Amino acid sequence: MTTTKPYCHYMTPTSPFARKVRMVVHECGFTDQVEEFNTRVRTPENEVLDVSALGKVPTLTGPDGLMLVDSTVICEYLDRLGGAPRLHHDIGPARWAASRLWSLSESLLESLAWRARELRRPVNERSPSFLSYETGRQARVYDWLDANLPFPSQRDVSAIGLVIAMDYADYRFPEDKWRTGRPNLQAWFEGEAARPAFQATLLPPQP
Ligand SMILES: N[C@@H](CCC(=O)N[C@@H](CS)C(=O)NCC(=O)O)C(=O)O
Repeated sequence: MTTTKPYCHYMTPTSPFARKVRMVVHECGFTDQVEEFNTRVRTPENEVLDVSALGKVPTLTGPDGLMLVDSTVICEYLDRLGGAPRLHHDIGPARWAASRLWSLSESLLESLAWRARELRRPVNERSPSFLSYETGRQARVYDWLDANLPFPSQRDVSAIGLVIAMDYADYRFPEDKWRTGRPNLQAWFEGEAARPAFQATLLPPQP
């Protein structure tokens, strides 16, 4: 992959994990530094395999042979590119609060992705108990968030992770109606979803 920009972000437009990286790039004002490259995944033609044995998105390449995988690592790397980070705290209570929210939304995203993947299997190969357990986990997390979200919302990377996870829930499972009975989570989401970085990285319409 040749690019005129110093960094290359291997991504897919529907990946919520890659979207975290895209939002950080926008929030930090680095769109002139990071080229977005739409790759294939889970096929032998996967272009990420040219740079990473893992073959997953997001993957970031850059100067001096830099190659990073995983949204958590890539987001912090990019946030520290300009010197003082804007979206990561120093070690202390605010950092751990942000880490808790970030990890929670990461696991929520994984649960949503597993559920979506299970539903792509033929009907007779799906596990109803698996689907029901993940759906229940997601509802528990929404309830916890509605009761515990910080107001006003923290301006750090954890807000990016969570707003993306909630939007992904809408994208894959609108029938869950996560807003119903959760006014705090809904209000929090609307504030975050209005930010330009969110609007600049919207997921494509469903095929
Ligand atoms: N924990 C990883 C998850 C990345 C991930 O699961 N990416 C998916 C796309 S949403 C992927 O690349 N799947 C292709 C594959 O499994 O080979 C992160 O935060 O970056």
